[in-house]
Amino acid sequence: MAGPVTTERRGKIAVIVVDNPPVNALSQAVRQGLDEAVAAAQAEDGVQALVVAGAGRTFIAGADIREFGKPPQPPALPEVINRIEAGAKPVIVALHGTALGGGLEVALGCHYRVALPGARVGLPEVSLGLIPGAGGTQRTPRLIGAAQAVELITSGRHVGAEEALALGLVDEIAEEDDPVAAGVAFAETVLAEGRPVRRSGEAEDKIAADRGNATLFADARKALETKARGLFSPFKCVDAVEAAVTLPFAEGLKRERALFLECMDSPQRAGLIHAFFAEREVRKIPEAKAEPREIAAVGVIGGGTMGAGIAVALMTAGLPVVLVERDAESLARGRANVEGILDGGVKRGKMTAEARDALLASKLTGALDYEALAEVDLAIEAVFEDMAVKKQVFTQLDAALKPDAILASNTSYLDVDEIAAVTARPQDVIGLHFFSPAHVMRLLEVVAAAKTAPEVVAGGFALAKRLGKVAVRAGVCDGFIGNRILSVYRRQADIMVEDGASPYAIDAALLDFGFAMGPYAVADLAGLDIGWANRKRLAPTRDPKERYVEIADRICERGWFGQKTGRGFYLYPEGARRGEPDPEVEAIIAEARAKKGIAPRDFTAEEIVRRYLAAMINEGARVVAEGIALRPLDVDVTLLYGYGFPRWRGGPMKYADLRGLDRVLADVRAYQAEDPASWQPARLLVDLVEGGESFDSLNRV
Ligand code: 3H9
Repeated sequence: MAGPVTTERRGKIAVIVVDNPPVNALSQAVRQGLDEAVAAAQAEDGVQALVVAGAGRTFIAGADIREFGKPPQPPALPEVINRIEAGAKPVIVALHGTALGGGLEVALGCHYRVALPGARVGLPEVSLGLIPGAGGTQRTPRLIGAAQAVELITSGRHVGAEEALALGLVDEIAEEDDPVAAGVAFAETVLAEGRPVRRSGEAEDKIAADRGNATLFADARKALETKARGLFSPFKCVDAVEAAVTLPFAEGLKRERALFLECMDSPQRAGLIHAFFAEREVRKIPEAKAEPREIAAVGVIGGGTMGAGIAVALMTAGLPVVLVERDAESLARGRANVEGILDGGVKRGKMTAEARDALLASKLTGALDYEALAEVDLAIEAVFEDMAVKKQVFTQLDAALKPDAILASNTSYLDVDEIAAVTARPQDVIGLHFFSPAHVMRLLEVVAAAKTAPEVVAGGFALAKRLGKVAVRAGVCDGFIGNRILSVYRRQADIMVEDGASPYAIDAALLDFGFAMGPYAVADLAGLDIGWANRKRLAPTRDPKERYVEIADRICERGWFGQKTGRGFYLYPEGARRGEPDPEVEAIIAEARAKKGIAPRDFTAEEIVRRYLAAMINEGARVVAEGIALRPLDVDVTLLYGYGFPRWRGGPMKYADLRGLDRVLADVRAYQAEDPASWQPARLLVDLVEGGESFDSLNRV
């Protein structure tokens, strides 16, 4: 059987093609095949130049990430690339699709680079917790200068062909639309003009100019302290590029290797690579083979903050939207909300005023009547979170929508089965839970109710893809995956406050752990009235034995709903976005403790994080065991994209695996001993610990 690398002679040129679908990753077989093919062509009489290209949709997208964490198999990529570079006959590489990470490093080891017009290149290792480890940190600054190299490598961004040419990463943009043809044409020019072998590792002028530039690296590290807070590998990227400037090439390569291996060993690498695969695996759902219902026009019911955000997300993805409100005044407000969001985009330079006007004119229609929805393929209800109101809306949608249209609710807690039951077509009803602000947040929980048809679930996933969002499949329960888990760990935070921790100390501890914001700052941003309404809804069914913390209710009773009212848990003087601690809130807390006879105690930052995380993980295990989430990785993706969980920790379930499930269970049991009403170890957690298994073992089923 032919290996993944083949060679074909075209006269004086040997064409070496890498064919390892789907993305030509540099697996062991590819490294070996490439190494042998290049050596053979260099040695073959009659061959005067070599062309390297990728088959299929892309050049090489990098090292094979699936091999990471396993024992390394020779040949090592850096050595393969060094041997390509050392060759005596010119090697021309032709780039199409994406040349990323190790893929771009292979290209940098070749002597000439030609790119197809749509090609993108980059060194995205940093987003996997790594540095480029096959010469990328040494060859890139030699071609484009250290400052540009630091920017490219620490951001991990992809660069289009034009920019790559301007930077000096590629030599030419091809006119051909086939990589082999482009490579051969370039090679013929090289031979005809007698161009010499030109090795990136020997290029001197760019880094010579950077030597003695004392501030470049110090400035880069300083900028990263805010941009890359808590991260490990961006700083190692800077160290490696600095080595390119200060050390001879061979020594620089050794330094790069050592730094790469340090990153490889870091838990951040494990967390980030888990996140990379999790966000791809999460698309694998039981309904994946169903033909998604087509969605070409959408109705949105309700023009409040949520409805308007959803409308903007749809419109900017090219979908026409009919916005339905109950009266002219509400409709005008809804339209103003949509315009307000788009205006924000214009102010931030994300779109021009003309583009905004064109979008509003071509994609938004307002209506007061459900009849206007007769032609839509999907209607998304985003009205007040109240079951009676939702049922009324769905009865009307059922009457107005064409057969096979999808009826979706944006509810964040309510029972989608109960909503579906008021229609004559429960198979068409689904939950599409967007997160606020809906035009920004990337998570979409696709809630499959008991009778939802597979094509409707698949339709929800296809819609998410179109909107550039990450869809997670959730089952029906109060709060689905995310809000159900949230309500449990938020409750533990409130209990810690009542027992003696300040909300400010809790926020600080979680910020330090890596969350984008602490839970009290988030609550202030979202509006405290939302949680208040939800608590009132649940009050009649609340277990009287359950410990209920009233502090947030006391704050809401004063009309302090967070940022929008200028105060909540924090004070926001004169519209400040970042809050200040509020002594009056501290007094409310002290009063609440006194009322229950609680003597406040100290909490360390470590204890705060452990309790908060233990609550999150324990409930996550329940959500998986009940089938609300398909796998632990679905919980991870939900928390990463909807709740600001630090990506480099991989998500709560991955974090639990890395910490050790036995230790998490020991924490839960210790808290249970103190407060048995609030803590009960999840059966799944106990079973996994007893079986010596990890959450990850359930991701691979
Ligand atoms: C590196 O290179 C280290 C070196 O510096 C040093 C070494 C010594 N490996 O994303 P998609 C799979 S680090 C293995 O859905 P798209 C992916 O899981 C690497 N598998 O497609 C999926 O599998 P499945 C630096 C990989 O068109 C399938 O391919 N490189 C890899 O939306 C399709 O992927 C990167 O970080 C891989 N490297 O996007 C690039 N890449 O079908 C990472 C993908 O089973 N990759 N798969 O679900 C990407 O950014 C995107 O995949 C890409 C295509 C833009 C290429």
